[in-house]
Amino acid sequence: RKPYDPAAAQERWQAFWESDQTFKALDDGSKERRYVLDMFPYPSGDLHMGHAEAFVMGDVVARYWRLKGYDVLHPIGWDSFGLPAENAAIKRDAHPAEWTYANIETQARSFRRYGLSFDWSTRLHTSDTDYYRWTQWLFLRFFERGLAYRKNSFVNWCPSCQTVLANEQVVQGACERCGTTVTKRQLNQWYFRITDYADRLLDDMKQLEGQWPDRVLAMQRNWIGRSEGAYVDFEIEGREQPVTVFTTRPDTLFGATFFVVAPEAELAGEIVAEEQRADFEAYLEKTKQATEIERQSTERPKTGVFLGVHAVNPVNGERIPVYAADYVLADYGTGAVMAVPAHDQRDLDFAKAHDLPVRMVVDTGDADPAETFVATAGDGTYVNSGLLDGLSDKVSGVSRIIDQLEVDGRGKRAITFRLRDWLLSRQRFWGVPIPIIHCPSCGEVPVPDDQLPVELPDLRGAALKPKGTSPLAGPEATAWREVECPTCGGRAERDTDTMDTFVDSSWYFFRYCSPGYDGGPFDPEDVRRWMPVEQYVGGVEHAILHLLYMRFFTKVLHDMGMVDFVEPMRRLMNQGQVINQGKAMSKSLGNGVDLGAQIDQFGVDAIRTTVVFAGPPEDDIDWADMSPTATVRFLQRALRVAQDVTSEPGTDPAGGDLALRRATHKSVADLGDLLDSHRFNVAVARLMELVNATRKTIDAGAGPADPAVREAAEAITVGLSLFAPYLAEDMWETLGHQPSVANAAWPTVDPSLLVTESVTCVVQVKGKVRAKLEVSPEATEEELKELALADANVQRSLDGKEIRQIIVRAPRLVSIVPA
Ligand code: ANZ
Ligand code: ZN
Repeated sequence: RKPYDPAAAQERWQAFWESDQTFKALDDGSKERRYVLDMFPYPSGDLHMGHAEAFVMGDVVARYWRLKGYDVLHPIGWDSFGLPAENAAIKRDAHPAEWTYANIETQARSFRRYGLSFDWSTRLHTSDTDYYRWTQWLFLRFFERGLAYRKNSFVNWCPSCQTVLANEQVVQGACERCGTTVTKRQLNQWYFRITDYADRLLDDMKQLEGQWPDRVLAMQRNWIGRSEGAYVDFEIEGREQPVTVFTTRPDTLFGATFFVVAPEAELAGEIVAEEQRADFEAYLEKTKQATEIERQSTERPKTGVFLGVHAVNPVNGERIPVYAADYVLADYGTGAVMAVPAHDQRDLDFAKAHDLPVRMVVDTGDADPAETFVATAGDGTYVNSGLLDGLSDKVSGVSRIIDQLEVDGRGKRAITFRLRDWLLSRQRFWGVPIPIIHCPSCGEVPVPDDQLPVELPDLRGAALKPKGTSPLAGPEATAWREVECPTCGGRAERDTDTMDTFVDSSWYFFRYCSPGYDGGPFDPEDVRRWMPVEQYVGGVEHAILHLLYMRFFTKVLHDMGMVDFVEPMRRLMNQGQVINQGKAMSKSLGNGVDLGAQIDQFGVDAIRTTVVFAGPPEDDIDWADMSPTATVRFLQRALRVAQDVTSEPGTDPAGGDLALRRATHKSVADLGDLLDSHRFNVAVARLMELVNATRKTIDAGAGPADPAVREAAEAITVGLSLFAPYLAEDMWETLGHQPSVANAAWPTVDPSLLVTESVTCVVQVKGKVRAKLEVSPEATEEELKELALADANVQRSLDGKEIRQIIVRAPRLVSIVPA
């Protein structure tokens, strides 16, 4: 019997799968279709341990569903635009495409080696012109619908990447890519109007409940941040138009003792009194240095300047001073707030720092905030509040005051969202050019569809160096940039920004259904057959960015009539990370583990199985605690079982060793449940048990010719093919079958073999029957004793007394005599 040779098996079966096209989706209607999707990789270097974990989970699902008889689409591609390629190109004086496509080839080889059951015929790269042509096409459809627009505003700017960032890409005030503190710049930028979809992005989450991890849904809900409240109009002395504030507590209107506007809101500059202007301008400059996180921090002292004007409270005519303060943000609500220090801690902190009055209008029973400087927020009795006095709950207070404001025409019910529009333009080269031409007489003119794609010019090396403006705006790109206006034929210029790469990844899963299609981004018929995706797999780091954007895109495509669903991913699984010695792997810690070296040492099957066996898919794996060597031993044991089988393929298992048959059928039934509920690690454990049980039967019981041994060995092989696909092919062949095991059917369970016999064991305390336990006929005295003492009824009747004697007649009687 040959020992397992991973390297030989890998080479042989990889070639076989490729020539056999084992994993190509049939798409012929002969089977029910299922789409399993992994978040596609970014081509930075070779695959690493993180990929090993992420991709094996999706592969287990894909292989399982194939065995269950589905026609599985399991595609792969690359998210291949982006900054790292550009930075590498600058360093090497090369074109970003060289680095990008070389890395893609490396990763593709490694994916093949890693035994992933991809349908390679659907492969795509977002940086290919026949892909980004359609990204541009989609942009233009968004533009036509008013969902892509340009506006001038303060935007997040990363001084190191020299480009703007979406709000979603600013993490704790820093650039999510390089960690540099993000500052603000005023620029004219392209946006997607994702806020138009805020309500639907929230509401449609109902379809995802129980199917997506709760924490992802919670993060999205929080990011969208729906708030219910009211708009209230305040007159500002010396100004025609009233100023509107957004408040979630209009019921505290009588407690508003001052008014605050965001320093960078246009309003502030408009209303500031001349004698205060210098102070204000100086404060505005300081504001621009602060990050949004800092500004919202409750810890930070509340700074601000008086603007020299007063607002008038619409319900009592009171004059209240107007301040500019950076704790109010320009782009949330209306950028202005009515400050109610008694019931809002930020306002109270500000009031304390600037010696402003604090007036309690809701008596919650807590001490007066004017004395404690602790704002109160709960329900209570309204005081000093005119029409609200005497009411004692928030719901009535809020609705009563809004009704009145609506009658007076000074306010109305309102809902706001924390979500902002998606800033999509980037001042970098290696991305999709925005297909707009700026004409001095016609304005923003879309590039006609039949002129797509707008291809990137051939820039390389120094021409790509970040200068704060896009390389496409530089002198090297003049010939590319200067074009005729498609409308009037006059001299015009192309837009010089490129799109955020999250645009590329917002629709790639549709393209997989229609590889190579050139009538549109995808053929709606293909998408109707395959989508929604049944299982999506990827890291939780995409909980907001990618997963929100792609939901938005899908809804727009739905509204365009191109797809007939609104949620593209039915189920989502977040895999954990691979760490080492309790820490994320990093160069500086020197704790990196190289996937290629691990595979060389232990073989693909052992690495895949070790990763899966480590724990539930969503948990992190500490590689220091793993033992691929133990996995190798298990795989050897499994192979030996298959090698020992002497009965012929197709032998009827009926009449084989009953205990082993029961174990096999129970294992297969359990495996199904475990795989359906993504407890892959337990599934591996079940297979280990079955290997051991089979070994026992071969050695000590019925021997290798028993048909139950073949039945067990085949079940083991099919089950193992999810985790250790190369070994499973070897075993399948050893068992006398034609490859591939991927085309074997999932074993059917005989329900009559699942009925486990049990006997009733009577438990007596002082001669009285206190419990009846269903136990295995083979239960030992010790087991019975333990079960009996653990029984709640038995414990109650013992009432803590010591035990003098326990008599056990296995398996039918346990008699307990207390002291
Ligand atoms: C008066 C008030 C009284 C408020 C009170 C709260 C409590 P959420 O829940 O996050 O939507 N606000 C409104 N616009 C703001 C802005 N641009 N920057 C900073 N704060 C702003 O918060 C809504 C509340 O946050 C609003 O309700 C407003 O303060 C403040 F006892 O108005 B409130
Ligand atoms: Zn023109």
